[in-house]
Amino acid sequence: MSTRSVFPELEQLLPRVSKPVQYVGGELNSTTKDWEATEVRWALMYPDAYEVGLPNQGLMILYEILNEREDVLAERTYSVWPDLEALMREHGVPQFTVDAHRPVGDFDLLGVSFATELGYTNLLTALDLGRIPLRSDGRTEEHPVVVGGGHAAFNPEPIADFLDAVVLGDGEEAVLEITDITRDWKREGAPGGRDELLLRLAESGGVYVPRFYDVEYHEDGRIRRVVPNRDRVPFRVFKRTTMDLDQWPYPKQPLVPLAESVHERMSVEIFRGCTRGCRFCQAGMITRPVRERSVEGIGEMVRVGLERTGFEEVGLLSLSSADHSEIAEITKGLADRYEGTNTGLSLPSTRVDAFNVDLANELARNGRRSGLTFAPEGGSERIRRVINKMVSEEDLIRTVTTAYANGWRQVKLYFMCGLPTETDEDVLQIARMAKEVVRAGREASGRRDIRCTISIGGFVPKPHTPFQWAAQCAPEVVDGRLRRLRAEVNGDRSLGRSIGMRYHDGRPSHIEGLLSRGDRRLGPVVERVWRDGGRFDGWSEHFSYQRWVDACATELASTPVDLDWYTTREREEHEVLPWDHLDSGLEKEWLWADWQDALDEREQDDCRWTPCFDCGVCPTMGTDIEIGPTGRTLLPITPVGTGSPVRNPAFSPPDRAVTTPGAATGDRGPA
Ligand code: B12
Ligand code: SF4
Repeated sequence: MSTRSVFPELEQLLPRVSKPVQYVGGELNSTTKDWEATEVRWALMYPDAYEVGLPNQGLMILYEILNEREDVLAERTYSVWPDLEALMREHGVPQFTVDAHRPVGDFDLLGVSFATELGYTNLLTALDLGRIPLRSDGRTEEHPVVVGGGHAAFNPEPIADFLDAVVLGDGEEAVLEITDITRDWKREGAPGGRDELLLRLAESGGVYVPRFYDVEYHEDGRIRRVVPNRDRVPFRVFKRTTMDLDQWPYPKQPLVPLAESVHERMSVEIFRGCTRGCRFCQAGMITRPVRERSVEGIGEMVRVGLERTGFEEVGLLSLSSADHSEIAEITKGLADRYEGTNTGLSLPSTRVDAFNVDLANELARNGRRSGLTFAPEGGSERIRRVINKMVSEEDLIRTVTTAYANGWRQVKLYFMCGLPTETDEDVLQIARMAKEVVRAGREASGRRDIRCTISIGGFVPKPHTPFQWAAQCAPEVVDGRLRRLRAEVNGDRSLGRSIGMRYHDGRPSHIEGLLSRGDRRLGPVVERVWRDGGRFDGWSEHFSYQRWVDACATELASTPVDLDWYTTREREEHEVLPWDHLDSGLEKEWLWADWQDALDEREQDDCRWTPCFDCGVCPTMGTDIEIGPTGRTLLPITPVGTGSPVRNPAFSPPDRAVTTPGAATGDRGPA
């Protein structure tokens, strides 16, 4: 099947919408290929606006890996804003890719990356605009296979009706395997139709195909069991883990956004996984084990990326960047290399210790000192033991004192509200801590113009974490605690005026909680919300709590379950959870033991520096922790502009049939 660009029709609409540049494509390092010359075609979607979706590393990596193959074409698509959606409906323009403006419905596969559950309604908009039946069982060979991925895909059950397939975990190798299976099936003349293709994907063991599993329920609404309904389909589906990150130095040529975006810098992922064991953190749990990128690999990715993008800032990305075993070498090496240039370096700081301030100082050698960010997450020592965030108040005060003494003027502290076992007192301790920080800061700096901002998010219990059994705190309780906290902060005028407080009300978190631990009975709820106008639920100006409450009331009326059943209900040890057949490697017994330890306020060490505590991941997944120190140095040793850097063969220009519109000519128009 051939396809054509819808740009001529789209172009007519662009003068009538906000930020039209986000729809034109042709970014530096983007790719367009000849449709006919390729065998397998992927549309890759981030279900949010261009400004959030474009900088997404996950999708950028998959886009590049797929396009490096000559027989594969991959293009990107993002959610269109409601103003363009209305015009597209009026004028019959389908959901399109930004690269060559091809209709998304013409591709073989539509890969969608879910970082947050609040993107689910945007998936439905794209499917509907793309003229792809919303439900998987309504699709034929004419329609793309809709594949979900990203962290939220570790419990895809609430959107199981709308997805054909799901990948848990890292996508680098998975997308290539899916591509091969699809190519072979197409070459053979598509035997057995769509059903056979999905079966082949499911059989591979690393792709979850929801329709091949039946869910049975108890009368009280709990799940009795989830069983495959086909012989060739495995009982459990395993997550994917890319082990040697140096073999996958992507993105080698990061995309440069055309319009303003949330991340105006280049990011280099310095390691994946985290074993600190914060009990609320799904990302830390599902990405185990820790796999570090080598010092040389990082140095080379920074050099090549800067060369190919022209960015002036590099962020060293991971779940806790200061934990890289050779972070001192990395930061010093980069700071030396880029000293005297316009290149700024940043490290999203989360660890609360003075070492982190040293690193920040090192990185700030070249530029201005913005703010420093730390995440104690809980206000009292007690609650920090419950969540396994081993930070003492002493550590925090020592760290911020060092920061203020070193010239930093602004410190940001992240907290959560609504944590298991939390009391009002735990939350009020946040105010006391912030005041101590300001007091210590004024003393250390000798100035009064320093600031401390506290940013507070509502806690949402997540699948595959020790808190997966916990009752979520009701939004009214969270809101009440936050009101009392604000009063406590403002109670002391002299210190309070140096403290900024940022928080959201508890209602979006309540819906995120519904979707995070939900099951297939929520499919109709998601669809109802979408039909009632739900779009961009992650954006406060578009989110409607009432729409979700009403949809739950209508669509769950004939079931024994409701919104509170999914959210504020504590689960029992042996309850079958909707994601139990999806294997993140973590043993359920270990997660339960860790949950009990949380209730007993017992902490758990990090297995990077202590013996393995048998969470189950490494033996189940056949993986291992990969960390240094290796004692190597960052290459090239020569500062920028003084010599030829050592090249890593992994970065040699790819052999591909690719054009990069706009790169050389400055032409930003569509391909
Ligand atoms: C940078 C970042 C941001 C940036 C940029 C977001 C962006 N556009 O990418 C900003 C600041 C905007 C942001 C915002 C948010 N973020 Co954020 N963010 C991150 C961070 C630090 C890095 C993400 C990243 O690039 N990872 C590296 C890439 C390579 O990994 P990846 O995206 O998971 O992709 C891999 C796989 O998942 C898979 N994959 C991904 N998609 C697909 C699709 C298919 C089809 C397949 C097959 C595979 C696949 O393949 C990829 C390669 O292996 C992570 C923490 C972390 N280190 O992961 C948090 C993180 C992803 N964010 C998180 C959250 C909660 C948010 C917000 C919801 C916060 C908020 N309340 O507003 C918003 C959501 C934004 C949105 N609407 O989408 C959480 C997600 C929670 C979870 N479920 O685990 C994380 C894990 C942080 C945390 N510890 O809690 N974020
Ligand atoms: S199996 Fe052991 S070494 Fe591997 S992540 Fe779990 S605790 Fe750490």
